[in-house]
Amino acid sequence: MESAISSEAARERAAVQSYLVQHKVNDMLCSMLESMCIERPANPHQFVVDWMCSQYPASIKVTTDVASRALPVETSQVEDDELVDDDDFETEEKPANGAPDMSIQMAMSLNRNNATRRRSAVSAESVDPQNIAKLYERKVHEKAADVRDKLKEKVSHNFLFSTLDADQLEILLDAMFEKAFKAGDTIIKQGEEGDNFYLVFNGACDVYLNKGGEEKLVLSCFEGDSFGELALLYNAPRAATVKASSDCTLYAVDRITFKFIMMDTTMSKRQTYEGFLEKVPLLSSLTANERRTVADALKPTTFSDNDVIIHQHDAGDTFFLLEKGHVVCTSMSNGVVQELGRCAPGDYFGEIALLTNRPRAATVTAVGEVTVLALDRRTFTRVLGPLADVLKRNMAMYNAYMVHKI
Ligand code: 1OR
Ligand code: 1OR
Repeated sequence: MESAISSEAARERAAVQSYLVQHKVNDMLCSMLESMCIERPANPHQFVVDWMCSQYPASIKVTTDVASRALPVETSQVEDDELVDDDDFETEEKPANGAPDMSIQMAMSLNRNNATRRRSAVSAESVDPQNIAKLYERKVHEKAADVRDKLKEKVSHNFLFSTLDADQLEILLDAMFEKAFKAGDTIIKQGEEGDNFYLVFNGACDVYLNKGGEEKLVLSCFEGDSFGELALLYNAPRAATVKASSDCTLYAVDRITFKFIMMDTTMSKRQTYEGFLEKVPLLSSLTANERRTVADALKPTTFSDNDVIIHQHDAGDTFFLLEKGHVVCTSMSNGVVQELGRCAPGDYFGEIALLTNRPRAATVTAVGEVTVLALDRRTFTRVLGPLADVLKRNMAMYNAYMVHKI
């Protein structure tokens, strides 16, 4: 009798285990707790509902309406930055359950300036150092020395990894594993859960955004470029679909290793720059998550009094946000130097050459000690590309004839 009960209990335990594994329940709960620990929401019940709706929009039966009627969020608990105009959602595609799709929100928010906003579908960034460190195990995928050298070169030019130290770089290179795709293959599907981060070793890939059921090409990635970081860094569904546009070889990094490597860099960069970026007028139309993406990509550089940061007529590949100090913009015409204006912290410069592919229109010189946060051309296009219209509009203020030339 006793053994019949215990074998029944064992079967039940096994069934529960199998259910937990099959539905990845442990992963889901860990991820949710991780997000909650970071955000520490005033209303944890509402947080759970929001989190579930944002992470599993396709499989959740409760609508956000029902959820919000049951557990209203107090306006005072919601940061302005996380609020989205309800009307915006009406005009965009929604999954059947009414939960806004994260990628659609991301795309919408890029063209929004004055909208009031509701809590973002991405409830938190995903990097919780303690959790990730516990889950992390070092992975080594052997590779030929010449492949490793090439990977090292590509990684060191990649904006995400610009501040890795030697140890972190070794961990990353060890963990990278090859994945080959044929032209037309889907590598990442929008809305799905993120597994790997990818670096293009050779070949090319296209990034598509699904809006209103239509797939729109938003970016092409070539050798040395990378993709697939957003879902991993922000615990969000994949924000876009990525397909191989030619036969290609990618090097992938699993989610836990990627987060383990990035957590120091991203956490400290975000802490350092989040407050500053919130006050940069240019970035005011971005959501908090989009600003975090900008923060991840910034390269701080310091200059001393009178150092020339930009030389007029040079080719330009860098955009600058001025973090500390002042700079003066001058132009030389017929041998005469003319002061055009000065920039203070929060201002930006160096955008004209990037937007127009023309030589630098002015010389920019440090006045006293200066810290700038630089974005190279590719990163600028990647993280600020959607702001191109705002930047071009602002250029109109420089002078009328320049606008006609754009
Ligand atoms: P992921 O993990 O979400 C899809 O998986 C990847 O596509 C994403 O990470 C990025 O690495 C990459 N919007 C969303 N994802 C993009 C975009 C993008 N560009 C590249 N990815 N854009 C915004 C469009 C409104 C394009 C910006 C130029
Ligand atoms: P860039 O990439 O050409 C020089 O590099 C930067 O100086 C330029 O981007 C702007 O960010 C910045 N005309 C052109 N560039 C200016 C001007 C300017 N002011 C600042 N920059 N002005 C018009 C002169 C006819 C001054 C407008 C107030």
